[in-house]
Amino acid sequence: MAPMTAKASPRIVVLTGAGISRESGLATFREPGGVWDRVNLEDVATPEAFRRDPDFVHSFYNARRAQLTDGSVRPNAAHTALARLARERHGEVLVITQNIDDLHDRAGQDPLIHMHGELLRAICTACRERRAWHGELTTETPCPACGTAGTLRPDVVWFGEMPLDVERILAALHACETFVAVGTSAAVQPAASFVHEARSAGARCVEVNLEPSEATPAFHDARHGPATELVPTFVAELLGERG
Ligand code: BV8
Repeated sequence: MAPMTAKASPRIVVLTGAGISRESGLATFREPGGVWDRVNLEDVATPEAFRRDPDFVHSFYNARRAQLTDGSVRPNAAHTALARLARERHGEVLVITQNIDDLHDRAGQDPLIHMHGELLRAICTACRERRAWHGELTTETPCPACGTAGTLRPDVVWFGEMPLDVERILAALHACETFVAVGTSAAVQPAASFVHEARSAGARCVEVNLEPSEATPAFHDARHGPATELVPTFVAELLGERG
């Protein structure tokens, strides 16, 4: 029996963005008709916006939460392929998502880091208790833990706020053999710099995206097309099921 060793670093690190959920019916952010075409991020995705007009920010996230929980949105073949990869290469794969939807979770992705938080969770700004939250939030909603009304907010990382698990992410990027970015425009920091962290540490970097992104030149290999076609194919390659 081999001696138990500290949990090895993942050999394959995957960063996903809104593009992986596009074929499940969720809008991306920066494409024509995307989320930031319909509302200014400064009005809904910053702490200042929430202080200025909490009702408007709640309505923005309540609408996205309702879409995620009304049964119309399900994980797609790209989500299920990544979950299979992590199962079959147990302990060797880490998925980091910028997305706040729960499609990776529903596909069974484990381990999974939601670096920008989760739409289906709420946090109380008074007692800091966080919990699953599938319904509406308003400025009147009382915190179930401390009873204070109006202190609950979506448990997501807004612009200007610290992303989650950054230390753990950087450690994984510096130790992995393969870094894959799926469905991200590389427009948001620090996620957009992850390819440079991985590449400088010697990882092979692969971009899987509908079209070239701002970061494409930093990748050794770039595959452009829909995630539901390219990700299952790439996973089969990684599992040695195809050349
Ligand atoms: C931070 C949660 C310090 C909310 C999000 C001034 C003040 C303060 C900070 C800054 C500043 N100026 C710049 C910054 C940094 C800022 C930033 O990057 N701003 C940008 C706009 C310039 N970043 C931050 O504030 C971050 N915090 O910096 O703290 C720090 C720094 C380092 C270390 C520690 C701390 C916090 C950023 C998090 C903001 N929250 N979301 C919500 O969702 O409502 S970001 C938001 O953008 C989403 O999370 C989204 O996922 C993310 C990135 O976008 P993408 O996922 O890439 O989506 P996008 O639409 O852009 O692209 C989709 C891609 O998919 C496209 O390329 C498309 O071609 C492709 N695609 C489409 N269809 C398909 C497809 N691909 C495959 N198949 C398909 N079918």
